[in-house]
Amino acid sequence: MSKQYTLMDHLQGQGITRRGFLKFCSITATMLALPPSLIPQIAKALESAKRPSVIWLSFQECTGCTESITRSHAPTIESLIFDFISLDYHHTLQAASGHAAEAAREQAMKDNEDQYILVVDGSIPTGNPGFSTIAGIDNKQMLIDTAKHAAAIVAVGTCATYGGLPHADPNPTNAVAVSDIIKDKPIINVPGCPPIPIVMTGVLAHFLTFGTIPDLDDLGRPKMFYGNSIHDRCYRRPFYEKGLFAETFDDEGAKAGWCLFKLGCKGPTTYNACATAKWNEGTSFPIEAGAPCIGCSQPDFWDNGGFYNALSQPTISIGETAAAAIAAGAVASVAASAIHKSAKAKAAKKHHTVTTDDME
Ligand code: FSX
Repeated sequence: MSKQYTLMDHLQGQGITRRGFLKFCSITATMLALPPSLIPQIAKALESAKRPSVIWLSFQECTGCTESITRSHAPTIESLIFDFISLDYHHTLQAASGHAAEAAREQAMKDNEDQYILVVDGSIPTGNPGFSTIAGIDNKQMLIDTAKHAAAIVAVGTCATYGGLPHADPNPTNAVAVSDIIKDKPIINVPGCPPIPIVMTGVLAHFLTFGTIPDLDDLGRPKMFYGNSIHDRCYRRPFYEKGLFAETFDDEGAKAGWCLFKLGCKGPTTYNACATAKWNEGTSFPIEAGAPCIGCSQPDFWDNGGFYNALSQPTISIGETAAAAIAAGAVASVAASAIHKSAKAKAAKKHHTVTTDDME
């Protein structure tokens, strides 16, 4: 039986102060789009929350999702909370192996029937049961068996939510998402390749706080994290509106931090919290590092053209103003290109200029 101690007991044991805990509650309230007046309620619910049983199954994936949740140079409250909920079964992280590991999964299912949370990362091959097995059990069967008495399922990563990389053309294993197989359980999709750690912990914090799953969009994603596009919250958006676009990765526009739309940024059609939550404990996110968003939290992003190919324009997700700005931007960028032609010519003598064509 799982040890029944509270989240606050656990955090205090890890040296987390009450101030630090309340800070996490405050961040969680913000992430869940809840008013500050609910912070005491969140704190009360979380600090007295009992340790829930979590079973984590990994199927066809690269382990990036687990790396995302566990890789931090210092333990964060998010990682401690994830540690707190603990994992009765996790292929990568558990100490047990072989029959002992499978016995732990079966015991956790029995002890916490209809109460445990099932987390799944990776897609499920359906072309042949032998394509991927664990302890002699094929992935599809293990998912069906383990989902049967789960309270809810969290599909973590784009592989589990939409098929991801294994599902990419030509999809040799006939990989499918969790929701393609399980139809009778609440499923929370947390896409991203990998997902942002605080988004994963935020979903679990919501479940611990309210005992319910959060509001989901039509792709099964929690609206509080996936309700806005990257473009909606991007700090480079003003450049987009003004029609100022980087044309190459080392031109003057790129150096000045202009919009990366023409370098293939999928921010306008991608829904995720990267631009607000950011990565590495809020340090940065790809666009801030000068790399276009590749749209990794959207279905079939691997097959939606090259990462460095610009979206066709205008897209349905871009408003009229922005669409007009793209048209204006096309003109403006020609002008900008001319203005910087001389500078680029000088730069070209010193550097190899990387263009979108180089990336094909
Ligand atoms: Fe997929 Fe996750 Fe990408 Fe990798 O588990 S979402 S390939 S980061 O590892 O499933």
